[in-house]
Amino acid sequence: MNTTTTSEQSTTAAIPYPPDLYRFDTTAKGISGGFTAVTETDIEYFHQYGYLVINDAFSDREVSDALAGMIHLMDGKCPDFRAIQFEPSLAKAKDEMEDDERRDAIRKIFNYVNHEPRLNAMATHSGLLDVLERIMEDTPQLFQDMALVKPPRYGSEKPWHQDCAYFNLPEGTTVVGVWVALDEATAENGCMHVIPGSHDEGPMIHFKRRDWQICDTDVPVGRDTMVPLKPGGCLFWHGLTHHGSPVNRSEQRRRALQLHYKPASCGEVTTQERMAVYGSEGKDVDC
Ligand SMILES: O=C(O)CCC(=O)C(=O)O
Repeated sequence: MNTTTTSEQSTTAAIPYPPDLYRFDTTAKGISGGFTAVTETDIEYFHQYGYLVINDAFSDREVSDALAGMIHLMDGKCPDFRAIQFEPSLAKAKDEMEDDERRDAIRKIFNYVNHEPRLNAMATHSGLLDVLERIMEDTPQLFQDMALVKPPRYGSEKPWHQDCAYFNLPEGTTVVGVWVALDEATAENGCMHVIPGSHDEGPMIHFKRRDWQICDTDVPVGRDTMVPLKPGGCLFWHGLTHHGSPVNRSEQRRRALQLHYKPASCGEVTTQERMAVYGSEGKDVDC
């Protein structure tokens, strides 16, 4: 599991971004009926547009169990678990905070599946794995698990990016991200946004700006499609699909899981090989 780079994976300061970088006028349409309702047309939709939404993938019980598991880890009840990152502006005060306030200062937890069976149950859900296998035509292998929880008022932006820019995986690998809403994700609290079809337009050069990201001016924001989800709703997206999420300045929590899968048979490349594709060094480009 050493395919990740240090990026998202690193700290993001709450830096302002252009007001028109995210658009809110187009909403993704999802399918209903759970994982078993996914048809071959839906799988083709994923391949054509680079994403697929299931409105009701997980049950209320699965969601409440996952939330309980997440809170267990956030509250430090699993002694071996330390993979917690705080919102940059709140990190200093975290030791003086009470339970709820401290949870709402967390930006992200990661590498949790081996520490929390209730979260592992989401990542290994047979319905989820079945859809992934149909998309990949190979056995899906989880290689990254995180939860960007984007707390009320302080939740940072995750700038537009392609996940493949973070992973040392061969070009052409069908990497699939899975985003599971545990709270309702809305336009106001920083739901995901995708650019339909962008996975077919090739790798983009990434720059270290507010994060490891596509240059703001290189994102075709006219095609921005937002993906609001009810708890238990799930978004699948291709590793080359441009996606990002704006800040959460609302009073609402936006807790969610992000799981990344690769086909079991795929190999690895070096960081140097990845950066030759996604990095700007030695290329006549600026941002
Ligand atoms: O949860 C978010 O706001 C962004 C997640 C994301 O971009 C990712 O998992 O690659």
